[in-house]
Amino acid sequence: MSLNALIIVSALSFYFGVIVQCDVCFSDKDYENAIKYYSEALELNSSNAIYYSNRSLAYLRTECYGYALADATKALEIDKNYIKGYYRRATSNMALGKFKAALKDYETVVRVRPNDKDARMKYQECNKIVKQKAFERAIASDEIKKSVVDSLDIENMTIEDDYDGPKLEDGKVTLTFMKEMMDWFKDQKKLHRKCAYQILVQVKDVLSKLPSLVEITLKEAEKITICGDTHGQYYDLLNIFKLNGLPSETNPYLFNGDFVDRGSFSLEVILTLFGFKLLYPDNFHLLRGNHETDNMNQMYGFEGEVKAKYTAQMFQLFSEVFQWLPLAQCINSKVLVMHGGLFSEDGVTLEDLRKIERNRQPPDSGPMCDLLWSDPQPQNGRSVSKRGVSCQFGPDVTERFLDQNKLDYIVRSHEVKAEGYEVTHSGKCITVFSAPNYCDQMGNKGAYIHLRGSDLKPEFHQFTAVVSILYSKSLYLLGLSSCVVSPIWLW
Ligand SMILES: [Mn+2]
Repeated sequence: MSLNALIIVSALSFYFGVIVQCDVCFSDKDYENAIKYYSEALELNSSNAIYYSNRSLAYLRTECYGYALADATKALEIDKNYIKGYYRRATSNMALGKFKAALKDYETVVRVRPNDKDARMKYQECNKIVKQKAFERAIASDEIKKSVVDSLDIENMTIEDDYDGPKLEDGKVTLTFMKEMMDWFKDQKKLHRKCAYQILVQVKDVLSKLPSLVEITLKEAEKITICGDTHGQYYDLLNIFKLNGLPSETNPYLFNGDFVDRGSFSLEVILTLFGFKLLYPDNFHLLRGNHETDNMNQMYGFEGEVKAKYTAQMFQLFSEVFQWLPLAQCINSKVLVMHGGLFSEDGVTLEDLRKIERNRQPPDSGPMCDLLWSDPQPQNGRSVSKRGVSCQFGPDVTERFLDQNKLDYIVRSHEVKAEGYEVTHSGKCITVFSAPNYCDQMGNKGAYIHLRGSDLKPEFHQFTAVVSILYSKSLYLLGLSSCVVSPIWLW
């Protein structure tokens, strides 16, 4: 065989090897490797629309919607008649909340494939959302939005005689009430709506009095536990309390956002956390995550869960309460905690964070958006976000931010990690995630961090998932599990 032929044969076998590996990854749900192999295939042939489209699907599966959108767009640049490309671009835009753009692509798919039932369904679903949003905008501009609280008459809500669940004591959350409520939820029973409303109205009042940047001081001997995303995994939340003790004045906690969505028990998680906030307002802390927002709750399950278990009106009140969750917390002027991460521009100060008017849905850019959405990256500088919102920031960005604000390090959450936590940027950027076996399928550990006033050194504690799949089965079948509601669709 000539040398040229040899080169061609080996190149071809590598090439086909890559593609076979890609397909294996898809069938094994190993999307990270599928991305790697399609990237290799694209290095060899960068004009193949199918590879871009397939990598786009893998990005959708790993929730890198920004990258998914870029790949679908690229596939269409290469071949504007490639229908799957339109479908992928629509799915990406849908996940990013860009419904009008999604609708346009679904229209194209439906026009070319009028008999595709699935595409028609997606088109109708998207069309409904676009119309609903237009309607909401029309009413919003007509009147200043009133609070749900003003239309409630909680005093006169009656608790039926056959309800034998927990009740607030003289309208107050007590430790006894909390213990009873946690047991009640454990048995998958519903808290009376009057009690749920009482908690919500009171916690709105407490949260609205807090600054956007909460500053606390730990004394030498004091310790705080920082937890990351919990995402409606109620049984895992109970497990944290079992392992690490119930919250109390001497056992303070900070939960770093993303309490709801995805898991089937978001209501149980959030009512438990709000209850403890009312019981220990100075020793139990909550920060807002990107999932404590209307767009996310609509797509990832919480809105549906509240409507199924209670009412649309109660969801409205949740939405109002979420808007008052603080955005960041500083411990002993040295450790800054936020859900997402640092900023799209240098020069942001703690004073800027104090000044954020947070009582709103987060904007598409700026410090409030970044606090909820950004992610760290290993390389210096900043790059476009894989999620399509905010940015990714490198170790040099972290270094400059910490220097300017005289801080030691940041703690953030927002990304699932195999070990439950990850230390990056030379120890200056720590990720903590507390939803083990995320979505009943990731196989990851959960973790929480202990910080002591004496040295502020992070001490990591890992834990594994309790068996929640049995509990979530019934809801799963009802379509309430957001792993089902998730906007990632297979075509
Ligand atoms: Mn998040």
